[in-house]
Amino acid sequence: MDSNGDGVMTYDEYAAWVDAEKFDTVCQYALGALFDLADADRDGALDRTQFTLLRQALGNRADNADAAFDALDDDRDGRVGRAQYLATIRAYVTGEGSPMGDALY
Ligand SMILES: [Ca+2]
Ligand SMILES: [Ca+2]
Repeated sequence: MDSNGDGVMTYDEYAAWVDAEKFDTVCQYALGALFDLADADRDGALDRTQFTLLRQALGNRADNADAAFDALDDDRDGRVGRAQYLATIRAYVTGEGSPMGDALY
């Protein structure tokens, strides 16, 4: 995934690499494991604080974490569930359309 070997996977490298099959066989497990790490209270959902930690772990910009959280939390209960998180990213990376848009990354 780190195609230029600099030890950092940029989003451009990731986007060039990932497709639906790779997401299903690799990415969902990596993202799910990080999700579980961020989900410190193990209730299967991230609140805004936990979500911001997850984004920092992924190397995403911190300054749009709020926008990304708001886009994911479409029922506005202040929580983003594991399955919803993974399904939304899958839709985004496979080009199936996603409300996340650029806010996710
Ligand atoms: Ca939680
Ligand atoms: Ca929610």
